[in-house]
Amino acid sequence: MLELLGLPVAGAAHAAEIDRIIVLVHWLMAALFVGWGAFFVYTLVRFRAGANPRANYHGVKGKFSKWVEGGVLLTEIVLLVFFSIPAYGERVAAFPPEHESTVVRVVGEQFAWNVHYPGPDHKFGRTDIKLVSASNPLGLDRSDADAKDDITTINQLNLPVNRPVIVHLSSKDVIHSFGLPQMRVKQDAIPGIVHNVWFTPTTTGEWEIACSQLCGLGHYRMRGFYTIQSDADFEKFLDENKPTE
Ligand SMILES: [Cu+2]
Repeated sequence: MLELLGLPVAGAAHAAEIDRIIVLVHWLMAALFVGWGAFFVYTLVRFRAGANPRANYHGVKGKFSKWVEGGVLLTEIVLLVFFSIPAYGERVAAFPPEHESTVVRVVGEQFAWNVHYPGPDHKFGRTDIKLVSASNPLGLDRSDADAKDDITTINQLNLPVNRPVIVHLSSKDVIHSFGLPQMRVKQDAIPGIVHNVWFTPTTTGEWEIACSQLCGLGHYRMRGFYTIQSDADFEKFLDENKPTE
């Protein structure tokens, strides 16, 4: 079924859980599609004008349709209560501790993804909207002590494998959406709000960050990349990108 749906690589620890829900919802939709389709064809034949010269104004008398509707409702409640809500709860309420995670800020703008790592001190430096410029899209204040070792990149997010990731997500201008299909992550990036997203990558690879919200004329080219790599490669990346004074 998974292959049939054409889902991308399942590269995060919670991916199987999300995929299970996607598959179950598709089974329900398939059953509804076949059921409604068969019923539609049945009514076309059964109630054709030729066999029914006079209209009948009384409608359905049997209880069958009520039972079917009840069954669909019950299935949807089961999907919601036993699958969706627990999965959602874990994503929003079961955050791993920051000191055990890779913490990174991602700020969307028309039309790029700005990435901000706190550096070896694990503290994000101060940012100020007044300092935003073409060469400093995050408005990072390099004179701040916490900012000295901070690392910033544009459209390239590197993360180590098998370690929880916490992304502090926001936007500078309009609503974007941070989509990492292989991590089964999608979250709106909203100006003025910081949303935290977490996931644990389990597969190394290189994929695209897709802006999943139509965010302006350049939406089509708002394309970043993300790389899930080994600890050693990630350390190398940080080292190569550390700020030069
Ligand atoms: Cu966008």
